[in-house]
Amino acid sequence: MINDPAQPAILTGMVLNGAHGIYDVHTDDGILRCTLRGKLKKAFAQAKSSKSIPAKGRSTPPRMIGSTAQRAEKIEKRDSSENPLPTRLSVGDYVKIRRLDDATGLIEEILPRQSELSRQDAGSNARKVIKQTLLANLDQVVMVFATAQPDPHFGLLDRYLAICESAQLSTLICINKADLPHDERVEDEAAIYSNIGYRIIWTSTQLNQGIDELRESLKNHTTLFTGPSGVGKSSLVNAIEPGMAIQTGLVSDSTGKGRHTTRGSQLYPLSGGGWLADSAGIRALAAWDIAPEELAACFVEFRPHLGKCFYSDCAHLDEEGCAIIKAVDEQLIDPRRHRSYVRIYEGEER
Ligand SMILES: Nc1nc2c(ncn2[C@@H]2O[C@H](COP(=O)(O)OP(=O)(O)OP(=O)(O)O)[C@@H](O)[C@H]2O)c(=O)[nH]1
Ligand SMILES: [Mg+2]
Ligand SMILES: [Zn+2]
Repeated sequence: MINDPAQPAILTGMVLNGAHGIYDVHTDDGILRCTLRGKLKKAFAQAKSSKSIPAKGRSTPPRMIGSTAQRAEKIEKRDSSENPLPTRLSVGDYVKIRRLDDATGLIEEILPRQSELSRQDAGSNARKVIKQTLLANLDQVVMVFATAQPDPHFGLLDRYLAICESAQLSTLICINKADLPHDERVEDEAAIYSNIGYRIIWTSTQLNQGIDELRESLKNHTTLFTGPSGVGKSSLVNAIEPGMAIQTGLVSDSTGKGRHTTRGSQLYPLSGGGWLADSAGIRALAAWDIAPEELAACFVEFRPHLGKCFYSDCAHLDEEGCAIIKAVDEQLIDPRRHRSYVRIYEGEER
């Protein structure tokens, strides 16, 4: 099929999954299994893996509707100085590929990344923590927790939320396994988040509860499902779009090698419009893109009190005349949320 005039040799596509240098790329003409062109491989090898793109200064992630080619065109028209080129390929990246035959292609170029969500990955060298992008070009994150098994870890949720606020991604909290008997404190803790404006969807894949509502909220978005291991992310994906995993054909990652590849995420097209990515359970999300002085604004309920502290450079930890601490004392800000803020500020893991 090479040089068939009916099929353009260069196509635009979006990376659905990848491992060991092999990527499944969605194009408007179907999915092609692709490898990276030598020149790109070299460029990636030379680029510093630790180099991160600051979330601040980026434009708000666009909600890109239309065919894959139309969305890629929109990205190409944007000012690329705003969103630098990625230094490695991730799931969700838009690429230009040369079609080799009906089923395969060569990735020639990567388009600037509009947004991303990353996690910390200790990799093989435990001393060097590297950043691993879970999904590129997303505009929404669903944070999945379970009512029980495993018990929800709200400190981790606070960290997730801060990162998403910093990256200007819209966020939704999903509390799954609503069918399981659980501590009533889970409802109380969840109320803290709905009170400050986050939407919470209670789901059960066992009882088919909340699935329609969740599916509706994904329409025309590029969404990442993230959260701890075992909370039911994959089960939710299957409930939302039954049989999807079978349709797309995962690149196997059985050897667990290949740090330059995108492990752990898989992007699926939604029949109602939009894209959904499932990711492997995560323990830590990278918060290093957030400058300390920007962290407070990533706690949405702190915002009305910012700029009112006695010291203009107040870090809101325990300073005299701090408006945030005053708001905590007046029960306008939940003390547990403030403790999470302090922990993240001080760089603690959780
Ligand atoms: N009771 C109950 N169990 C559920 C529900 N959803 C999922 N499970 C179970 O929870 C376990 C973990 O589900 P997964 O979907 O594999 O969880 P995951 O979040 O994808 O986990 P990782 O891939 O490790 O990150 C499985 O045994 C599911 O059957 C639910 O709504 N209720
Ligand atoms: Mg899973
Ligand atoms: Zn303060």
